Order: sequence, then structure tokens, then C-alpha cells
Amino acid sequence: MKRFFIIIFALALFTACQSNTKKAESESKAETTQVVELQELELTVTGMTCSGCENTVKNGLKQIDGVVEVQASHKNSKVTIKVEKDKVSREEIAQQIETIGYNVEK
Ligand SMILES: [Cu+2]
Repeated sequence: MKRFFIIIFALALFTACQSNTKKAESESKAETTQVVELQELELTVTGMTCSGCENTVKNGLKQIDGVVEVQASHKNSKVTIKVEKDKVSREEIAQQIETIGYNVEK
């Protein structure tokens, strides 16, 4: 009879352990799905004449929540932005560039 209880006890411990590891697994899965999806936007921006202008555009766009990375080239009149998907719109970016004092070609 004593042996029977030991087996039950061992079984209970075993299942408890299993449910713990399962819980840990689902928690780590939830973390990986939280990784933000990025979207790349490219805009033709005129009015930038030097690297100072590029920095003005970069700093201005980084003020927007959701903007991850900005690349600006006055030579190519291009601004490439990486944003969190569905958080920042192209219009919002264009608006900010124009507020800073440059033109966005549409
Ligand atoms: Cu400049």
C-alpha cells in the first residue's frame, strides 16, 4: 500500500513538472511573436544640399514614434526610412519632412 502512494506521488510530481515546462515554452513563444515587423519606405526628397541637410532630415524623422532607422542622401534626393509596420504612415513621414523645410515628390 505504501508503495502505491509513492507511485501516485511520483506521478503527480512528474505531471507537475511537465505542465511547468509547457508553460515556459508558451511564454517564450509569446516573446518571439512580439518582435516588431519593419517596413521600409523610400521617398524622393528635394531641397537637401549637403550632409547637414541630411542630418536635419534624419533627426527630424527620428522624433516620430515608430521610426527605427533613417538614411538620407542629398546626392540622390532620397530618404529611406525603416518604420514599425502599421505604426507610421508614409503621409506622416512626408508631412514631417515638409515641416522641417524640404519637399517630398509625390
Ligand atoms: Cu544643407
